[in-house]
Amino acid sequence: MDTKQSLDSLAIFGAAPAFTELLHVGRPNIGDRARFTERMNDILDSKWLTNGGPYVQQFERRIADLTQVKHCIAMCNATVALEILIRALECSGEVIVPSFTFVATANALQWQGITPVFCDLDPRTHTLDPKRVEQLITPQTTGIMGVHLWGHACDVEALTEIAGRRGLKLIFDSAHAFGCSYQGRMIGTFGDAEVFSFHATKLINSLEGGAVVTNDDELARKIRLMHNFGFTSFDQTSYIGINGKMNEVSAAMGLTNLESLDDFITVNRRNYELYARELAGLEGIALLPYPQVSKWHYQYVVLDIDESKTIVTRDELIDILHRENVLARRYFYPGCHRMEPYRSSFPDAGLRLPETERLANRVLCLPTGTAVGERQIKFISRILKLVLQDRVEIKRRLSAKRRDVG
Ligand code: T4K
Repeated sequence: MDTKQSLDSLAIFGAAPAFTELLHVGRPNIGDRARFTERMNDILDSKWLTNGGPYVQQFERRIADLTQVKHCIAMCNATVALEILIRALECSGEVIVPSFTFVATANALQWQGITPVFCDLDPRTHTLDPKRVEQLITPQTTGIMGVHLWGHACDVEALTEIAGRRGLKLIFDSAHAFGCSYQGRMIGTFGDAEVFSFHATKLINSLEGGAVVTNDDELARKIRLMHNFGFTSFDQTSYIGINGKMNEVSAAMGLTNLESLDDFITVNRRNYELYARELAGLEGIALLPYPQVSKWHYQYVVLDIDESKTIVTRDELIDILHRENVLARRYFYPGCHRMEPYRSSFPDAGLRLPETERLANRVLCLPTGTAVGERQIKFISRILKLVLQDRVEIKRRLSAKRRDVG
């Protein structure tokens, strides 16, 4: 690893990259390998591989206990879990969602012929702004789908009040929020139901995986049937269903990783606090604060880049970091409304999404998790400090470089 003391030591100006291996955002947290192998062998010995086997049942109980919710139905991924939940709640017409989210949130609706109506955000939490939600309700609206982005809870009280008063279903895409709480209650207990993701990149992964969690007995029963083709017995179905089941290997991975949940959060917190110390005082770079009143997993290191102060743009910063083999990400650029099919269907959506548009151009996510340590964080921070220290000169050199290429 180069020490990166001067501008000439930056890879973007021809020096060797800081890291020989790529540093990713979203490297999986992996628990006790021996425990996982033991479970794998048990699965192979038992020859029970899927369809609600013992590991899936254990995983569901564990998630329900940790979330303090009555029902958990484990699924093959969160996207399918959202789709099944939306169908089970009989949503139709329009559902109000944020645009500043992973595209799966909107796709889960659109895939079923429901129009996602994109709503703007509260810039402090990056979640739905309830006042704007209310303005978007039409006679076609059947639901609201909030996203607890980065594990920051939506304004749950306001959304619950609106949904109740207007007779709408309330769903939370909690793909980022397993292990987080809001006002003393675990995320997973709000609205009609919530959906977690256990994808490889999440705090807890089951390789691929997701789950619907709810306190509603009837809804849980319906979802459980629907995620297994609708079967009520060997040869009868009561609903149209699909295959949304989690398999035993995924559940074994999920259970193994849950045993290290506290360790993962401890590492994340240590990383987050180190970034906070290292980046403190850097003009134009602000670390998204963690929610003070809640339990949080510190899973995301999200920077807000104010280009009027950094001079070097967010995208130039990304480019500089990528050249150093730090694969910083601009989640969730450009916003769903600027991706197909939404861009063509709602070409003017950006006009009513000023906060979304602003954030999509400011956010930069840095690597964290168990694959990242003190040395890497100090180094990434040093690169950012070096860039900001000489921002005007860097800008000049980047512009000159572009002119040369052009
Ligand atoms: N709602 C929200 C708000 C979500 O964020 C997501 C998923 C969903 C719903 C849907 O959940 P699932 O159906 O996936 O359960 C990644 C994930 O694929 C996606 O699950 C996640 N959100 C999203 C935020 O991030 P990409 O397209 O950025 O993935 P990719 O392949 O670029 O991976 C990210 C980084 O992680 C890479 O730089 C490499 C690293 N990585 C990835 C994988 C899969 C690894 O080191 N190992 C791995 O196995 O979407």
